Amino acid sequence: MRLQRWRMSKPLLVTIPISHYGERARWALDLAGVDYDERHHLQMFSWVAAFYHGRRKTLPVLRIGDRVLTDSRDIVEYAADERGAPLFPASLPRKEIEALSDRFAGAFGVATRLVAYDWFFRNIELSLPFNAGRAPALERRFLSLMRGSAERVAESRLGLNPPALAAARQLIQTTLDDVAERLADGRPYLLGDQFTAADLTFAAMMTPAVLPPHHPVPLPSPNMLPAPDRAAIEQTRKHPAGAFALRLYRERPLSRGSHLRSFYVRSGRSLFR
Ligand SMILES: N[C@@H](CCC(=O)N[C@@H](CS)C(=O)NCC(=O)O)C(=O)O
Repeated sequence: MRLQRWRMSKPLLVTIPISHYGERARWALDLAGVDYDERHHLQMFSWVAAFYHGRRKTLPVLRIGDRVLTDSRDIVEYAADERGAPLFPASLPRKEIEALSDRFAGAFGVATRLVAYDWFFRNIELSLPFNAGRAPALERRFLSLMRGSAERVAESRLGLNPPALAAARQLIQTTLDDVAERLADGRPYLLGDQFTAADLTFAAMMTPAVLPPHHPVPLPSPNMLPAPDRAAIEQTRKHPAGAFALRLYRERPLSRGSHLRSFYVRSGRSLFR
């Protein structure tokens, strides 16, 4: 009976609230008009959730009945191929869209995340409330109390150190310049007149670098950050590729996910609230 109820339920997207890989998946589902539930878990608790739902260490994970998709790339494909999101227009070579998307979601996405975690930890009091999304109170309290240890774990897991940061900044600059060059002929999207998975993936991976006001999980506004970090975000926002990412966010459909607090929720009431 319980199994039956699970099978009939809506797709469930499990994310770290501020994760740009989670946002890539969320945006694809929103574009497809999928009616889904979303569950937020915070860093480290995400390992438990990822293992519980997907036998993996990372989120996002999408559960559709008995099926489990454990990478944002697979969720984009599901939204496009099975739910009708127009992300691979027939008039454009799919292989090219996929290659560009993989490039953005690969080293570039890792680089934008690394640079953001650098200011995130330097401004932890500001960051933590934004980081929380709709995650369970237990997780929020734990991360807040254990912020010092959490920072050390995250820094070692992410490889957050000065040489890695310098390399990440360099890769971001090169990629932004490449994107700007593509758009220089006045085309509205990366491959021409049509929005594709490559545009979606680029914009999602740019999230930590431009802090879009239209992001479904509220992010800090640049003017809340100390001057050097604020200047860096403002500069990226003004770059043609940064302005492009912000425009795509303005065109993004509203998020449709209904939020579930956690697996600790029973009959609509959390055990920890
Ligand atoms: N290739 C994966 C990458 C997902 C990923 O790196 N997720 C991060 C959140 S941004 C995560 O769960 N990290 C937890 C960890 O590695 O400790 C995808 O596209 O879904």
